[in-house]
Amino acid sequence: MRHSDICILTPIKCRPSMVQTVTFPPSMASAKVTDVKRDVFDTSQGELNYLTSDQGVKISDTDNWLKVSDGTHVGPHLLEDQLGREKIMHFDHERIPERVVHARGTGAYGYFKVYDDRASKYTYAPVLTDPSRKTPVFVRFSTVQGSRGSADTVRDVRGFATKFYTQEGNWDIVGNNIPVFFIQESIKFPDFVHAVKPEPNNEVPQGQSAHNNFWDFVGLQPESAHMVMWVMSDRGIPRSFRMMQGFGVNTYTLHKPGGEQFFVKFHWIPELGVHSLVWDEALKISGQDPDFHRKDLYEAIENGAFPKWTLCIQAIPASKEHDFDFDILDATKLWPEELVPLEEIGELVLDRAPEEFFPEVEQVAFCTSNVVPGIGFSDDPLLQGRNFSYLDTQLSRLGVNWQELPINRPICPVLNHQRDGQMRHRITAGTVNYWPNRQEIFPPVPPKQGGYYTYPSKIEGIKERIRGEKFQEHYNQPQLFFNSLAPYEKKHLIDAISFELDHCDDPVVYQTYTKVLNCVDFELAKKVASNIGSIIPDKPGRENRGKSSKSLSQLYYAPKNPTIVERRIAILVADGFNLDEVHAVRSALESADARTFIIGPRRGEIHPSGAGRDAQGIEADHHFEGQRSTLFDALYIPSGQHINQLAKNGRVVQYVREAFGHCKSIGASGIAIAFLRDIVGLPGVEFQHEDSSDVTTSYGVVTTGKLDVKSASTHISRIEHDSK
Ligand code: HDE
Repeated sequence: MRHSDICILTPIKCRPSMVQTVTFPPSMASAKVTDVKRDVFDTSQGELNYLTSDQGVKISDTDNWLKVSDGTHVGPHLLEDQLGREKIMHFDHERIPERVVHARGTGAYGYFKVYDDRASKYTYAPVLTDPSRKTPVFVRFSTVQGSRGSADTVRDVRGFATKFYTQEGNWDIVGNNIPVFFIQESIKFPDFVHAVKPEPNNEVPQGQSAHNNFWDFVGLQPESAHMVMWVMSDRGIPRSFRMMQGFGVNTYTLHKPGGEQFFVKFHWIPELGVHSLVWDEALKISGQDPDFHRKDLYEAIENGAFPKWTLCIQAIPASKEHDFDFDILDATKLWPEELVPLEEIGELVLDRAPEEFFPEVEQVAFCTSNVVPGIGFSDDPLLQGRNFSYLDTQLSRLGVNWQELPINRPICPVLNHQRDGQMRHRITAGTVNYWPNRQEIFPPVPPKQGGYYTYPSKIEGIKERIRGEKFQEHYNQPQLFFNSLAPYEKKHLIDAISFELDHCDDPVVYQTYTKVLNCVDFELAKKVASNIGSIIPDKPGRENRGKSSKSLSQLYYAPKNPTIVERRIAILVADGFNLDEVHAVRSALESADARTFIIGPRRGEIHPSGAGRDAQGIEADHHFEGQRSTLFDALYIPSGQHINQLAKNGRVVQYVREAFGHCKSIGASGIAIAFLRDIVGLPGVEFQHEDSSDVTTSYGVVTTGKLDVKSASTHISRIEHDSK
């Protein structure tokens, strides 16, 4: 419900009745493997409703340590108290190392289903080709830079990691909400992460890249220019996880035995369209509600507005690998859709929140090396390194038996000769734990019977530390991206880079980065340089070739069927508001499945106009200080004598001005129009006359003199339509 081009109306029409929940009981279906507790996700605890120790002994007192007392004097603790020691010892060891990157995250369960078998021309993986399958998934969204306790709405890349529990084993797409990456080579990753993370001397800053070391690194590393443009664009501050695209980023392969191999990129397109916060709003939400994104995800799921994405692939036959002016294995480049169109394959739906954060979201472990038959790797040098790194990190984070944790277990049988190690849970009966063995226990499976098939490829060459020739070009695609943005998107990007470089106090850093920007676009470099006090370039560092690609702007993903489902709308009231209008607007909004919140001078009952103190009023969900305008998508102010009070309240005036500045839709009727016009003073806005029942929309401000049930719903559907 924002005006202008930053529409945040969303197209979801996904009611609970349309979506079945997939039950998800990873079990170890094998006669030879004994799993101590099969239904690992059974959290009902049976009929138990009492406290026990970890050994199952019922506890009579969990509040007092065992002590010696003579009735008047209470002596010191006894070491003997096995229950006290167990409780404290467990607590002492509650923390595990947080992820070295992507530490802050949120996850949810759901399912994936392909539309039909159209991908069978590329692969024989049933998860991508069998429409009768409903594959359970777990998705974890994350930020990259900040630690576990950092805020959700910081400017950063968002992780979008999906684990598919297929019948052939687990397949992970460990992706981001941006299609390219900062570096081409995995060996640079520790340098990149050290540069972006808080600086080593003082551990500053948290949850942002606005500091010398990050900009120093990317200034000396022009291959990062493309990704920097994306992160500084509105993509770096999504409105919701539900409104982000996802990208596998790396180039994978699909194949069928005997068929041609295809290079592929995976894309997730959100049904709701791609929407962002504005920067001022993101900054404020970081303080006002640091859990904004995780709450948004869980509330939407709880309300049955299940987030949905379409899985698309781009495929290039292996024979055409070298037909492009960029290297298709270079993760700092995307494949423009004009050259390689997207094919819609299937649908991902998230319909269940985790029940306990730690064993589900914190312990989930993704690995790019988790693939199933029919899906393979490419020689993308970033992917090659990732395949090593993720397994390695899970070993140090969760231990060698990380794959036995409930959230990481495949739903198909796991049978092999791996054994022992810390925290081994599985008990495998039998006398042999090696292959070959005389009993032929757990033999390998030939590809024809489902064994993993590695597509044969010829490799020859000279062993050396080298990158491909086309990897040397770094500026075409950042320029393509910049040229493809709408004017307001370009402005946001310039403002964001100016903000970040303003936080760098070393002139070497911001002057070097000005030169990088000048190789992307002359005007961009001049504007940023002038904002941050850098040396303003007098000629372009490189010609702008004027190429653009329509799918790079967020506008391209405007929802097909706009809707206000799950949008948060604040209705501002004080004593003396017009009750009929509030009922009318509320019921119109709620019948469109939006969420309304009454915001008043206090939490509790607010009395309508013309009513005595005892008359039935309306309960305010929050007071003006409790929930600021930043936490809502739109505001409505009804008419009534309450306007006198609202007009005297600086917080309310600021509330409305701020919402307008953040491009949100604002509705008002009757005397509230005068409040907007004369007190709040929204610049440039045209208002409807207070006596007219016509509706005027100007800069997203919707006003009408008289509002009733009928006009309220016409009004809402008009806003939905206009916001396309
Ligand atoms: Fe990661 N990355 N990464 N990364 N990454 C990790 O693995 C790494 C890269 C991404 O929700 C770590 O389990 C290397 C690209 C996501 O649990 C670690 C390189 C992309 C997540 C690691 C990259 C990603 C991670 C830290 C360069 C987008 C969170 C904890 C070669 C396609 C997954 C962990 C979750 C996490 C290494 C580059 C996405 C250290 C070495 C490119 C979404 O293993």
